[in-house]
Amino acid sequence: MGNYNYRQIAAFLERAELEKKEIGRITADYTDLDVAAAYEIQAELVNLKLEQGYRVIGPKMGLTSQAKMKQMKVEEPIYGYIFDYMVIPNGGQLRMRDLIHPKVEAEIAFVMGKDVSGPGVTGAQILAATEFVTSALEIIDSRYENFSFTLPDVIADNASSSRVILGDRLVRPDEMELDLVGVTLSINGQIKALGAGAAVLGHPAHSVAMLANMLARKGESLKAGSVILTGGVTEAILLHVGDTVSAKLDGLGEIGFQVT
Ligand code: 0L1
Ligand code: MG
Repeated sequence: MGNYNYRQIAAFLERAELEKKEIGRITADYTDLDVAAAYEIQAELVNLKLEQGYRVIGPKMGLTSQAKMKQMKVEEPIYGYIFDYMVIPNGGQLRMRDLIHPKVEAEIAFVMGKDVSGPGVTGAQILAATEFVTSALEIIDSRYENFSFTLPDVIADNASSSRVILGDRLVRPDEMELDLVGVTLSINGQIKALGAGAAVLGHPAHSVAMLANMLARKGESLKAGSVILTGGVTEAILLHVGDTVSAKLDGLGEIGFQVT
């Protein structure tokens, strides 16, 4: 593989985010960029944000549905990071002028009560280490034209992370059957997508376990206090100015926001 300057590529991706300008795939220039190198670029992007004083609230899993993995021809999901500046309060506003071409998907989020280190982590271990689960709406905003990318492109672009809304209702994980949680995602009062928690790798706790095991390959672990987005229960829906977005998650309540 070429001798690439990961920091420089990360800065290029960050500029696209800040200038809200879509870009072509980086793999068009860096043709032999592989998944490992893409995570190095992502790590540099994270460093850039930390150096500016932003704080990671937790990791997120992406491409967790069979449909998305098949579409991308991959057998494993990907991860990225959510920062404090990405959080919009429940009922708040998403400013379209801050973003490129945002889409929204409904998710289940975990709040970790204990550190968890892989490898070999199971869903049961994750549930035992989880303090609460809650509802989430993730706004993804790929920096690439038309959301068109290869796997290394999207990993380097922090898994399209952009904004997140977290629910106000915190529930102990043993009070729920998370795979059976029914979810509807509505825009302007019309249901646009629906699903069940099982759409996320069979059970959202499996997604967190897989994340712990993926991080372990790099000597990293899940930290107590982290908020983890487990992956879309619904497909992602393109947003427009004026949209009122709301999601209902069985047992986890309703969340929403306005697009201005
Ligand atoms: O959160 C996600 O599942 C997004 C992963 C990246 C793929 C995309 O931008 O559609
Ligand atoms: Mg997501």
